[in-house]
Amino acid sequence: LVASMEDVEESYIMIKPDGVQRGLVGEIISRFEKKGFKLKGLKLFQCPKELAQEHYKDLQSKPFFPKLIDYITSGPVVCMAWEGVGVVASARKLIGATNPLNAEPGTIRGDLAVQTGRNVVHGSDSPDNGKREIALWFKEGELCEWTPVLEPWLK
Ligand code: 3AN
Repeated sequence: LVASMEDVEESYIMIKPDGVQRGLVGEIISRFEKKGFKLKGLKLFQCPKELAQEHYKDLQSKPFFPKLIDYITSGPVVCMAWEGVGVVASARKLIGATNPLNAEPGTIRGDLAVQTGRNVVHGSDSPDNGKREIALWFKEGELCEWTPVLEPWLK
C-alpha cells in the first residue's frame, strides 16, 4: 500500500552540543538517512539563549529549565528538518527514551548516551510541533524542496 501525501510529516531533529562535541554528527544523521527520510534542511548553529527558551517554553516551570538552556547554548548544535511518512513518531523511536538509561539498545540514546541532561539529540513530539520548530529554527531560503531521483545514479 502506497502512503498518501497526507501522511507526509516534518520533524525538527537537533543534534545537541554534546553530540557535536563527541563527534557523533555523521552517525546520527546516517540513522535518519538509512531509515528512508528526506533531509530538507541542515545547519551547524550556535543557538542564542532567547531561541532556546522559546523552543523549550513548555518546560519553563521545570526545575531543570535554566540548566537545559545552558546546555543547549553551550556550543553549536546541528539543526535538521526531516520529511517523510510518519517521520515524527518514527524519529522518536529511532531516538529512544528521554532518559538514555531507559532507551532501548539500537536507539540513538540507547546506544550513545547515559544521562537525561546529555541525551545528544532532540526530536519533535507531534506533527504540529514539527512545523512550529522548523519555522522557529530555520529562516526562509534555508529549506530545500527536492525530489529524490535515484535512476540516473543507478545507470
Ligand atoms: P524529549 O527530548 O525526549 O522529548 P522532553 O521534551 O521531556 O524530552 O525534555 C526535553 C529535554 O529536557 C530533554 N531532551 C532533556 O535534555 C531535558 N530534560 C528532560 N527531563 C529532564 C530532567 N528530569 N532533568 C534534566 N533534564 C531534563
